[in-house]
Amino acid sequence: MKFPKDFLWGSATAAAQIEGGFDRDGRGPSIWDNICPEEGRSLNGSDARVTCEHYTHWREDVALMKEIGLKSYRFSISWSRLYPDGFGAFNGKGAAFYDGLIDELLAAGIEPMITVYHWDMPEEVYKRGGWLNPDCAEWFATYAAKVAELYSDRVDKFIVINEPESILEGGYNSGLLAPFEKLPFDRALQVMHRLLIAHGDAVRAMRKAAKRSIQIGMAIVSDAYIPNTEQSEDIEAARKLTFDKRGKNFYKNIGFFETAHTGKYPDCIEKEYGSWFSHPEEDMKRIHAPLDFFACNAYKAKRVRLNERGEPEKMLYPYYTNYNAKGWPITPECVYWAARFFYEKYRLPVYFTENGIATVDLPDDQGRVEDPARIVYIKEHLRYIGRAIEEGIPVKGYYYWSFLDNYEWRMGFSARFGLVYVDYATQKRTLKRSALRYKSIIESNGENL
Ligand code: GCO
Repeated sequence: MKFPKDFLWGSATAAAQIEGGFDRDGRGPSIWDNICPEEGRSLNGSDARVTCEHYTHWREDVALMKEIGLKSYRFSISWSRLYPDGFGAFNGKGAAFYDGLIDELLAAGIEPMITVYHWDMPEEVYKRGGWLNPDCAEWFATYAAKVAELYSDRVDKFIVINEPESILEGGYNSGLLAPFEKLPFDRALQVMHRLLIAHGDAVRAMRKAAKRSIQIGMAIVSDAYIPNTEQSEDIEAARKLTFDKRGKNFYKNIGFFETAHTGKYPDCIEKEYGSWFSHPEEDMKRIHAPLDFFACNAYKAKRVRLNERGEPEKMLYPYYTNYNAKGWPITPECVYWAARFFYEKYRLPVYFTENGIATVDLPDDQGRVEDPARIVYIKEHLRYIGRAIEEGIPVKGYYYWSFLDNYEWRMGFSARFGLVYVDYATQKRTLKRSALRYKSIIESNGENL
């Protein structure tokens, strides 16, 4: 398969999931620290205080990335390392950690991509109402501008918010992610609005503070549909379900990205929720922040066909035969259709900023980790990305989730997504077989897929 010469073969992580070092060098607590006393919030009472101790092992981790041959590495900054309370005093020591990391990456020939916010709100911000506090937008924009000011001399791709849908749904409605709020849906929608305002203010502040022109995207969870056949009716049915959102689904795919990018809530949302979405023009101006690329976290998708009544109909059993260790169906076509539909709609370069599989990985008596399912998963998804590229869709990069096995939020350490196996008791890292296979794919620039 032909991939462009400058294709970014990458891998991704997030601060709360790998860093540890929760009390080092002046870092303030985040909403993912100390959740263990609250029973049932995270498997086996696990939390984000130690995880993979990347804060100590970062040099070794970059060396492993170099060994795999990664061209790019996506990681997130911990807000409470830079601003222990989330606002107020700046902590230079926390910021210096990322200086070291970025320099080490560049020296290894690996391009850094920064996520400004991957769900780890400083506890002090949360105590003051979090996103629902109107001042939060200013605190967040100040922090985001600082990130741009400090690192834009060496980094040019930034994602301001990772999966705002998950923050809204998991953090504030179902209560499955920190801060574990179960607000009624219309109140949770206020989180969406405030989050979009904070995002818009942050994008503007970052462009202003940057030392050179930077590229900014938003990483959304792809909920693109797969047409059951490639006949035009099925493709149309999949496109329709991807973009024409109803009921509580409205925030998926378009709710956040499109509203930020165009400064207007999508029409299908207005139809459904009517007056709730008429907001003062001033808010919409702040929300409006055109983006430079479309970042897509794609793991799975549902199939759809056009039925005899001319309506899109979701396909159920037996259309999904393989599942990962989290119970998610394996559907490699999902990346092709996501790239195609989102590019058709937004005409922006696409980056797959997450795609990966959780498996049960056990080191054998020589300490090797054979993970054949991950190898197949990666190859198949990359083939579909290759197809999109061959059809002229500008997919610019692929970030396998995740570089290291890590803290999978409320599932604790029970889901291993990594290219690198982590023994959490000793912090020993081992490249899995899939990491070596990914290395050879990268070396051939995708030709040996
Ligand atoms: C997400 C997050 C990641 C997860 C990954 C696996 O997509 O939920 O961005 O932090 O760990 O997706 O579930």
